[in-house]
Amino acid sequence: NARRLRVLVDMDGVLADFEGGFLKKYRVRYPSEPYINLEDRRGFWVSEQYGNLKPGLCKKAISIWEAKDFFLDLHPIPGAVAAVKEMADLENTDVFICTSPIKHYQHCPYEKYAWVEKHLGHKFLERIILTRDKTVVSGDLLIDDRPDIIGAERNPTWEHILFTACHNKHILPTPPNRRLPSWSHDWKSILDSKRLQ
Ligand code: UMP
Repeated sequence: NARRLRVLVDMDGVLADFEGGFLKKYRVRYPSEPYINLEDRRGFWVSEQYGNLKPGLCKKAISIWEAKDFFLDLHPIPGAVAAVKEMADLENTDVFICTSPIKHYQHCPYEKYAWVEKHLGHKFLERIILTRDKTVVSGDLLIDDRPDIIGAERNPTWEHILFTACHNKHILPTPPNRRLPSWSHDWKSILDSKRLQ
């Protein structure tokens, strides 16, 4: 009888460590090129900041995540796997993994499924939503590290909870107003605050 809560959880930067995985592989592949420490990352687009650092580095950055095994090899964000499993086991709670694949589709969509199966288990394959437009997906909450989530729907149903990442920790609390600083913070209270509404 209680209304079910639907939580959409982003993948890159929230479940899978895109930034750490990128920097590690970039430095191995381009050892003589400059790089940006994670503390110095600003802005959602890695490629843009690398392009501003030096001409040619935008393409080199993109070559890293377009390569085979990039998405599959990403390490989980600390606490993410346990938190999402626990969240999915809560009463009256539906969890979906809502993630935007890159348009270079040779590896990324497959590897996102393989990553979920590897780290969260086969039954979570039922829970994957691949979309380039998260505004058309309905839910109560969207936990995502991207500050600007826009698309075809002007009034998405979800409240965006900004998951803190190296690239967004300095931005001011314009909408979204609520943050989840890490998976060791109290994500259950955020869900409960939504259940009461
Ligand atoms: N991505 C880029 N360029 C960047 C950084 C990330 O294309 O500079 C990709 C990685 C993910 C997607 O596939 O964008 C972000 O997806 P979400 O985290 O918004 O789901």
